[in-house]
Amino acid sequence: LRQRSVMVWFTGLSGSGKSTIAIALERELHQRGLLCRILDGDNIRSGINNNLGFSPEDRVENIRRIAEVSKLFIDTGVITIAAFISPNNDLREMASSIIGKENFLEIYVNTPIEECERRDVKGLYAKARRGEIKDFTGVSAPFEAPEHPALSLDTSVLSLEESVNKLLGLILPKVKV
Ligand code: GGZ
Repeated sequence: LRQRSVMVWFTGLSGSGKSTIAIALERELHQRGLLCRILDGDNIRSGINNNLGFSPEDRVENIRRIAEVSKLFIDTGVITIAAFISPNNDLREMASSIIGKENFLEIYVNTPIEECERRDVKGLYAKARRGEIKDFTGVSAPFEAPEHPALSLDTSVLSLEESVNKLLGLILPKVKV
């Protein structure tokens, strides 16, 4: 394989832009002939983790399994991109120690909650405000900002292209052999 692998771990609120950036990043990596895999709610919470909800205990198990699966990809040389809220420092530290700190790039999509809530693509913030979803991150469950992310991306300020270019600047030097 003509590449080294790295873990690109996005963290941020629902609606912050994690998946959108992940998909755009994947396209750029593929165009450069680099093998990568996105893990997100669409392929993890609907499959391997379809027995998990959003209690603190279930979030731990969600992130633990995601980290273990990521490790398998990383060990195969695949650049692995995870887009999960992963709202606590403890959760992200667990992921980083399972995967290996040397491979772990923590990317904080720090779009302000006001903007995430304004977008409310799936109407989840409105439901959470009405009390129809319990333990909703940012409304009725906590989000702890990472203390030393490799990169912060505020999608209310940066264009998608700008975010992806910053990521490529960080990732390409690490994966080129
Ligand atoms: C947070 C929730 C919740 C609750 C459903 N809290 O915008 P989305 O819809 O697609 O992204 C959110 C996704 C979060 O799942 P994660 O696996 O990333 O969370 S964690 O890392 O904390 O385990 C949202 C939807 O699931 N969703 N209920 N209560 N987000």
